[in-house]
Amino acid sequence: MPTKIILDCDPGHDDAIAMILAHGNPSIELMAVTTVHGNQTIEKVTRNALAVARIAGITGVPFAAGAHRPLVREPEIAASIHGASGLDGPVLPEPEIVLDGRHAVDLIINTIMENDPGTITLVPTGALTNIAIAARKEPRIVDRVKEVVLMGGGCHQGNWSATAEFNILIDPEAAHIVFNEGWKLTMVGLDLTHQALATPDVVERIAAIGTGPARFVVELLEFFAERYREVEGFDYPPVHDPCAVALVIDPTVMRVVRVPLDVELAGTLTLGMTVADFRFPAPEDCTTYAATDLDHTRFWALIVDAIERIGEPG
Ligand code: PIR
Ligand code: CA
Repeated sequence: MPTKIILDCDPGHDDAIAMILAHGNPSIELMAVTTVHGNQTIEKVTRNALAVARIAGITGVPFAAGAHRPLVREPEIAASIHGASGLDGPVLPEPEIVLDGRHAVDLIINTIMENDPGTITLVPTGALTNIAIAARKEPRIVDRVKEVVLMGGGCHQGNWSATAEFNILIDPEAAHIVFNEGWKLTMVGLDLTHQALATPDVVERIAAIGTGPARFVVELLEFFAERYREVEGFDYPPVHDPCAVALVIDPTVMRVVRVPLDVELAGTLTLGMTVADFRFPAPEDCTTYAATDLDHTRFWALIVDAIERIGEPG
């Protein structure tokens, strides 16, 4: 039986690849794609999500737009990394599918409540605004989801400040809610995703597939590589968001440790920092986990496999 997931995202180059991995891998059933402000405005990331659906041939899956801004803070976007569209590089087709009429928060709640308890995995790859609002609007979702596997945070580094990662820092109050709900939560943070580098051999293997979706992914990776080189001084870009999907597909593709996690809300230098308490063995009631080590070869094999399976849609 495939694992049912809701992908809550802000495409975003790596979000787009996360969508493609979730769609192309047979052990995942994509139940809904919801969007959230983040890499770009909610209008732009939602349009991007629909364009990716067309490229990858995702049909029969509801898409809904969510929160246009953080709970408390002023909105912030990552145009320096993802460009003016949020998905700069490839030419984007006009979307074919239309949005579900519901707000993303309601689509998330309905999907969880209409499916059997313990069957829906939430995979957030953007700010946690929608997930926090959903948990406040319908608290029964907290016991009902199977688990939360999110891309965000990190144990030892930041990327939007010295100590904080973008998805957490742009809506730290939402992240604080989500990290403290008591559901099983796995943080796939920067210490993990900075191992998921799109090295030249990987890009060549994807290019060799030769299909439209493969060309699209190569163009995404080329733009992402250039920005990561110029802005962050990386040799190769880290492809963050598919790591969370990969963990759902195959728990052995990365090492995960159980450790108490929380989100800093009061710091001046540390606002939005995800704090992992490694002092003691995790207490019995600890439900939070952090991913630490990635099997790079098997991770990229999953991506290549998903693109091959998608083939040439339409
Ligand atoms: C990536 C992101 C934001 C800023 C930078 N510098 C790089 C986006 C990605 O989509 C990913 O979900 C997360 N936020 C990584 O911080
Ligand atoms: Ca993202």
